Amino acid sequence: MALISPSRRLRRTPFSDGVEAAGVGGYTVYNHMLLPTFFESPEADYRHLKMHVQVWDVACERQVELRGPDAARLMQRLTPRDLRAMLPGQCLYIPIVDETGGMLNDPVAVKISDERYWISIADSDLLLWVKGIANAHGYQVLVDEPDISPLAIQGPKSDDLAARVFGENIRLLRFFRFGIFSFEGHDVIVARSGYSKQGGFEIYVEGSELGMPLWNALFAAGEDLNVRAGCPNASERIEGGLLSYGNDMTRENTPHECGLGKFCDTQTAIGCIGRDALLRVAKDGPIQQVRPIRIEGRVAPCDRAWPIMAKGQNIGQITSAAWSPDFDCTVAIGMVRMTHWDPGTTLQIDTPEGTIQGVVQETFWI
Ligand code: THG
Repeated sequence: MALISPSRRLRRTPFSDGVEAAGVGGYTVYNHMLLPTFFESPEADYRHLKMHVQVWDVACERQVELRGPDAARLMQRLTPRDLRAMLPGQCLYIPIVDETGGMLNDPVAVKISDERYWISIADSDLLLWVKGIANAHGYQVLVDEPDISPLAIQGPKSDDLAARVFGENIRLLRFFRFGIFSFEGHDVIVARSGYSKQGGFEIYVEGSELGMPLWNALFAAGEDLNVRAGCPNASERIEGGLLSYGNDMTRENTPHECGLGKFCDTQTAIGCIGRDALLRVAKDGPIQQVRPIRIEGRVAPCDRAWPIMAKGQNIGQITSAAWSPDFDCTVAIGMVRMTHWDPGTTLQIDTPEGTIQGVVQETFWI
């Protein structure tokens, strides 16, 4: 593919100067913003992520901020997950669906206070939907995209690196909780979360000016930990079953099809958009669902859905695939009809380079 031409619409991030100096090898576009895809090589990055610690420019995980007396009411309208017990300092993975139960986004919700939430979005223009709902109901809430850019620390040495920059107390932070820590006299929100299964943190950097000072401080502090610039790694996230909105799910899918039924409390999430539709699908159960699929050998990059065929019939599609060095196979995610979703089922997959076979797995790889 030819290079993507830069323009104002394709937003840089507060960390882009650091990413370029670190020798970024490729980019994708996410929420109209640059997101690195690899540095040294996808495989070298993968090995390094699993052994050391990386700093990721995930500024493209934009925040939709809800501020005002109706913030909580609006949040509960937006998601079928029951938010009544959510406390300030907590993060929650929440499906967001339309009136038909179709997935609009799968963000992380961050509760700052009773009247202030961030929705840390995946790749869809959720701000427009949230503004529309807020205005249609006349809610007393301001909905905006503030200048807040997440910077992730990921990998097994994340605690050591974070402790050097934010202090030893950061080790006590629990999964999907955040705390306020100090960096060069600024209060910053740091959560134990991130788009990998290797552990780590996400720093919600408020104010672009703070971006490069923090980036540089993390690299200076982590020299002997072999810290490197990194980014979400396709192989690692597929192994771990982390879904990618726009790839593994779209508005065509319900949360139940995506395996996100466990994050829906549709009975008690009273007033949420899509409730009636989800009550129906929860009762009958989905007829297709996300599955881990193992493919022997290497395949071309999955740049479109690959049809899964059986006896001339389309029974699903592969939505993500990447070579896994640790499992010595291609790991893939597919949406598979119930007739073919049982573990051990062999699938025929139509790729642009010919038909290949895959086998439905019992679980993701980690
Ligand atoms: N962090 C933040 N914002 C994000 C992402 C993130 N926005 C975009 C994208 N990632 C949203 N999608 C996901 C998908 C999975 C997870 C987080 C965001 C995730 N899942 C864990 C899992 O499946 O193991 C934990 C889920 C749970 O148990 O609550 O972390 O990464 N800020």
